[in-house]
Amino acid sequence: MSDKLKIAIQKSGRLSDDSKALLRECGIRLQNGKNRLLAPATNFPLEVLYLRDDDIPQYVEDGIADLGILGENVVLEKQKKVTVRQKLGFARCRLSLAIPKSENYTGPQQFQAKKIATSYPTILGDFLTAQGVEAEIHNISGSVEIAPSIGLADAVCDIVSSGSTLFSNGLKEVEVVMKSEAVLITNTSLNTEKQATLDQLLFRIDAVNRSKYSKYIILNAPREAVSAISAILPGMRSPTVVPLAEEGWCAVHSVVQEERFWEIIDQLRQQGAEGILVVPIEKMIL
Ligand code: PRT
Ligand code: ZN
Repeated sequence: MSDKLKIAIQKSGRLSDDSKALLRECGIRLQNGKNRLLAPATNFPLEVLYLRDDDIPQYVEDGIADLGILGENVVLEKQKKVTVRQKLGFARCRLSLAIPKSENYTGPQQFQAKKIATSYPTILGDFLTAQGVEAEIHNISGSVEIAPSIGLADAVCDIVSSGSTLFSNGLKEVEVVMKSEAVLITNTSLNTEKQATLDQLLFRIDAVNRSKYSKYIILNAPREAVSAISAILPGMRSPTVVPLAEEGWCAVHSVVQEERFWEIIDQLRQQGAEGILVVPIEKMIL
């Protein structure tokens, strides 16, 4: 038996490009081949299995694949014995209940004895039970959003991202049942060798993901402002401060979190910072 780690990713669909990009950013190169089900990595003990996302939880539970990348919505719906190891930050969406635009919404009780079309009967059933609502769930596998207009259901429970599909089908989102993003799942009993490879992979994923939310910042500042600026820019340990050729001036280098970026820039300018450069970080290892 091969001790290479096998990872299942979506063959084609909304997750496949980002899943492949993540492996690439982790420095993993794959042997390409059209229409192949299995691609070995050339520089890491890993093999990639290309599957439909719905099949991934079963493959990982059975140990045919050791890991998989898929939406949390599918993980929760399939109820297989797998471990969710890491959120991956892409394919963000929500599973929501929606009703015809013209109807008022008063709360989950409104779904009592109604027909709801969904591809997520388990998640929806659990949600309704928790709300004390009994409804008739119609499990359909595609084009859920057209169910109310053809008289098949009173409401739908479907994946929403921009909301435009609901809108163009005359529906409005009224209740978020769950939020979802892509996650890495693993088999519950990996051998020691596979566990070690998984740890290496998780270390790389962490470095890639951390870098996505951070920027490298370089600025010039008068020497007397450096301590105030260092307090605004804590960096990984502390900022790098280098004297400039011009007397009394320094360059300060640090790392900022993207979400605090504009707020920090304003504070830095108030302290006299100028010539501010902000550059992306490719990998970030703490
Ligand atoms: O063929 P396979 O079974 O592998 O793929 P699939 O068709 O089942 O899945 P795919 O590729 O459509 O989606 C894979 C995963 O992407 C889902 O399980 C979610 O975790 C995630 N994701 C993120 C989405 C969306 N965004 C999304 N917008 N999945 C589906 N949609 C659909 C939704 O069903 C609806 O029809 O897009 C429409 C809504 O989009 P908006 O932007 O109009 O709101
Ligand atoms: Zn699917």
